[in-house]
Amino acid sequence: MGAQMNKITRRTLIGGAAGVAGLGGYRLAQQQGLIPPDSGCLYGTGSTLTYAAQRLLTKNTMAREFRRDQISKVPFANGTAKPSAEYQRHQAAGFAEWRLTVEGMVARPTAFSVADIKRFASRSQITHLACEEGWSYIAVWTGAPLSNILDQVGVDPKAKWIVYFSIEPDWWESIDMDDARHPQTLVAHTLNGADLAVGLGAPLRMRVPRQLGYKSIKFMNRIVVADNLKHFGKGLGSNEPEGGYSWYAGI
Ligand SMILES: Nc1nc2c(c(=O)[nH]1)N[C@H]1C(S)=C(S)[C@@H](COP(=O)(O)O)O[C@H]1N2
Ligand SMILES: [Mo]
Repeated sequence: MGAQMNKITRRTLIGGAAGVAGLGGYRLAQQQGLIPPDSGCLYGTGSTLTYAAQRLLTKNTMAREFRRDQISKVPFANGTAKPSAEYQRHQAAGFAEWRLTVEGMVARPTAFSVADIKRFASRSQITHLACEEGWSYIAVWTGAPLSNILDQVGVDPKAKWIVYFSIEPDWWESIDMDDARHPQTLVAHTLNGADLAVGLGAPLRMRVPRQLGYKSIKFMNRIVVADNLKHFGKGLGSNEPEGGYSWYAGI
């Protein structure tokens, strides 16, 4: 999608958000089943209106994709915490023993190896990763569309959320089914044509280009399909709302 189209989408969105707010948006959002898990937090009402407006107006829009000459020279790797001993063992073994388990409300719970994920038909896209702290980069991401993985394990039609975890403690996130099924949401294994570097989330990471960087969980090893987020962490959909950031980080 070109820049022009993006602008139009954004303008429609702002108008739409104002409209939703003006119409007693919270009630409308409730009627549509569009209440985010952190709606009870400090910024919960604003977060609900943003989420509901985006879902009603931009459900199927695509994150902007860039040209090859716009790719950043150096992808910025955030979070340089020293990897755990367990992670270092995986790294030393070339991630041959790494498993991404997909469980919860699925017909066929599965533990995928990195090779299994690479066997799915892949999608490549040049997108922008933006951190809430202000920096960003553009890179080519390649991976298996999450949607295809979900089809393979067979998702219960009553499921509403995808919750995903890192081997790093305290890093987990969740997205709704619209984002999970969106064609640009990938289980990424490759960046700029090479296996994901350790600092960038090796061997597998979630890539959600329609939302801020914190939704793109690195070192991902578990996905749970659920109909309720209450039982995960403090029930707010991720750790971010505890620190004052919104669960929904649409851009
Ligand atoms: N496991 C894990 N995932 C993570 C993080 C992290 O520290 N650990 N940081 C998040 C944040 S806040 C951002 S902005 C992006 C940064 O991605 P990058 O390292 O590719 O720049 O990863 C997200 N995923
Ligand atoms: Mo971030």
